[in-house]
Amino acid sequence: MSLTYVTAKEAAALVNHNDNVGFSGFTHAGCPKVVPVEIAKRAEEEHAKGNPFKIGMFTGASTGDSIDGSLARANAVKFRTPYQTNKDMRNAINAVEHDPIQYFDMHLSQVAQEIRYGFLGGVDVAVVEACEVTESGEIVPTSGVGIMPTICRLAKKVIVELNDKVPAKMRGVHDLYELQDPPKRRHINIFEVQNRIGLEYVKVDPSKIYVVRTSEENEGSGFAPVDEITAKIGENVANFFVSELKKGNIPPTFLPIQSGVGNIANAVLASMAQNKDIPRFEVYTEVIQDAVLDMMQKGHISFASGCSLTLSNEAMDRFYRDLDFFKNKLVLRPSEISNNPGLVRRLGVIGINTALEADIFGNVNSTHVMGNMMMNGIGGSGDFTRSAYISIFVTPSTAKNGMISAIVPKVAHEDHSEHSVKVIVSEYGVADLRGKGTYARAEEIIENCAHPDYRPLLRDYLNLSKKGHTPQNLYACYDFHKAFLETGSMLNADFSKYKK
Ligand code: 0RQ
Repeated sequence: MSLTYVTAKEAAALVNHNDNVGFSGFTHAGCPKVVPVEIAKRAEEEHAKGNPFKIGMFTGASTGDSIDGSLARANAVKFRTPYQTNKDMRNAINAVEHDPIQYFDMHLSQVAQEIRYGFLGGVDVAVVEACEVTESGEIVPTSGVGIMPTICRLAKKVIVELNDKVPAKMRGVHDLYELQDPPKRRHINIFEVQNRIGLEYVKVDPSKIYVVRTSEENEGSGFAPVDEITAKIGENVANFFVSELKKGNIPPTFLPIQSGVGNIANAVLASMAQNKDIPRFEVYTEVIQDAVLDMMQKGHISFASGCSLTLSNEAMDRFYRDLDFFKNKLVLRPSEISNNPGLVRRLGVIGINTALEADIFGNVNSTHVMGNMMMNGIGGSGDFTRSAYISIFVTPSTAKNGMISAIVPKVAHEDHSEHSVKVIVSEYGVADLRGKGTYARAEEIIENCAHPDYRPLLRDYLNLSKKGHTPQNLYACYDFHKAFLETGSMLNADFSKYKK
């Protein structure tokens, strides 16, 4: 049977009010770009007629502006999970006084299985990007996978954006495999980063496929150049690795690295490339950013497994040009495999993620500014942190021109607890929390990671109540945050009033 070809507008008409829609991709990579914009237009048209129109959204991680931006601006979203980074989506999620989006911030590895378990409602429509689709129903993803195998299998209708800007030669880059669900789950046959266990494509019944031809560029913006602070954080991480290698805590062949998304993560990898004492290593991660590509070409990274190629447009072009070179050195997997905590522990992955703030005992907040405003979400940080061989959090010591300390007495929201966080790194140094009790952890974090301007205040807090296993003072623990909210600077915190 032949496939059904439709326009983007016709495809959007297949989506109804209250439908749950799953989107392919992970970050902007591999996301559909045309149909979501048409769904947003449809929502606006229905709203103008006085009709309700909102959808539930499942994604792999954050998406491009065509999905999150368009749908948020059209007030077309009923609920959304997981991670997002779009300004308009973030504002809509935080705008409780209006009609807020139900946003639930899940560990990325769990999204596909929770959809399968039925916890989140069914999938009515999948909208996915592909570089190839065959008459028999084989769909080959583009630069990001996310939850694509699950949503394609479960959806009643699968809308495929066939993007001719992505070479069909991408076929072979992916390894697509869906986990079985309990009580029948079996072991996952990945014992080395480069092992393959699945198919090059997702296969669905062709009668439910609607193909929209597109010609869309990658939505990737560039990375900020490495600045003094991110370079120093990167250097501190690299030096920490060298000392761990010398102590024999990391095997001489090194271990696979996961590094989160964004400028700091990119800078950390760049610093590892510059350090001659770090051997060639592998990457088992979620997002493969520009630095990984550079390091593969220069021979610093031997193999990369990820869920997406989150590349700038320049790096994406370079990838397509050298596809034959990269094909043997790289694999893209669904998020339930790229972020699988069991595999992270099995492979001994070293996880590097970013904190908004950490407290002096090692609890980390990666998501909520001042405890209430959602920034992005935890993304895959929890998938990796809890199971990592060594879990590292990186952060500049201050934010907002020094008015906010990233090291605080108590985090205003907790994503990663002291039980999972092993190492914290700022531009000032490395706090190694392994094997240390609460007082020693606090000293390590204050003296090695806090900005020198904040160290006396943090010492004052620590000295307030030397009581019990954790010297927490519930009357004073949020005085850094209160000082910022009331005066615009955490430097105005004053613990003298609590001293008897
Ligand atoms: O805001 O740009 O308005 O000045 O937060 O901070 O330093 O540019 O760093 O872009 O890497 O973002 C944690 C949000 C950091 C991100 C977070 C303000 C700061 C700035 C951004 P401005 P930076 P980044 C990967 C795995 C989730 C956890 C993770 C993130 C803006 O890395 O979402 O790693 N991580 N997941 O000024 C108020 C503070 C602040 C603060 C920074 N304490 N209070 N504002 N900022 N610290 C994701 C995936 O799985 C795909």
